Amino acid sequence: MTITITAFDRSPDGGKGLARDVRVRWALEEAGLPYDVRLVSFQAMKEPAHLALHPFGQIPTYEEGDLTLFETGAIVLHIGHRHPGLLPDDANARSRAVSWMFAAVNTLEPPILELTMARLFERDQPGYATRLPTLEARVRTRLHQLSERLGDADWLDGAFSAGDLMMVHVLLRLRSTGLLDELPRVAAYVARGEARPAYRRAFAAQLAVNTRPPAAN
Ligand code: GTB
Repeated sequence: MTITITAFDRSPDGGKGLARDVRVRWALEEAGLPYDVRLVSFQAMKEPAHLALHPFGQIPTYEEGDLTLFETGAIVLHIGHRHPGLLPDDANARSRAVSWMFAAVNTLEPPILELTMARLFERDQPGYATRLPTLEARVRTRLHQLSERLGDADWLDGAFSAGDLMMVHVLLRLRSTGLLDELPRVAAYVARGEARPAYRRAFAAQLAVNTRPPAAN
C-alpha cells in the first residue's frame, strides 16, 4: 500500500532537518519502506483539504490506504508496530522504547521548544536577558539527567529504537544553542543518530526539497 506523507513546500530552516517530517522520513527509512511526499505551503496547510488530514493544520501527516494519521509520535509508533527495525520484539523492551518516545516529546521537547522559540522570537523583548538563563537551566537539567541515564551506552535501552529516533530529533533542535556541546555523551549520542544511514537518507531527501530551484511561473 502506498504511503504518502506531507512536508513543507519550503521549510523555514531551508532544509537543516528540523521540521518534523524528518522523524517520519527517518522511521520509514529505518523500516525500509518506500513513500511519497506531498509538499504543502503554509497557506494550503490551513485549507479544508489539509485540515481534513490534520485538525491543527500542520505537517507531517501520514496516509496509507484508508488510514490517515497526524502527530509524529503516533506515526512513528504505527510504523514501528507494523514493521521491524524500530521497536524490540520483547514486549517489555517494546514498552520501554515507547516510554522513551513519550519522554522525548513530553519531557524533553517542551523546555527545548520554549528555549529555542524565545531565542528566535523574543530577543528584542524586555525581560529576555533575564529569562534566558532560566530557560537554559531547565534544558540543562534534562540534558544532565539524560546523560546520566545514557552513561557509556550507544542507545537509551539496548539496541537503537523509535525511542532514540524521537529523542535524537528532539535534541537536534538544540544544536544552534551550543548546549549539546556541554554534554559530550549526549552530543555523541546525537551524532550516532545522525550517522545512521537511514537518517542520512531522510535528511538528504528533505534537503533536496528545500534546495530545489524555484518553479518557473
Ligand atoms: N506535535 C506535532 C507533531 O509532532 O507532529 C507538531 C507538528 C508541528 O509542529 N508541525 C510544524 C507545522 O506544521 C512543522 S515542524 N507548523 C506550521 C503551523 O503550525 O502552522 C516544526 C518546525 C518548523 C520549522 C522549523 N524550522 O524551520 O527550523 C523547525 C520545526
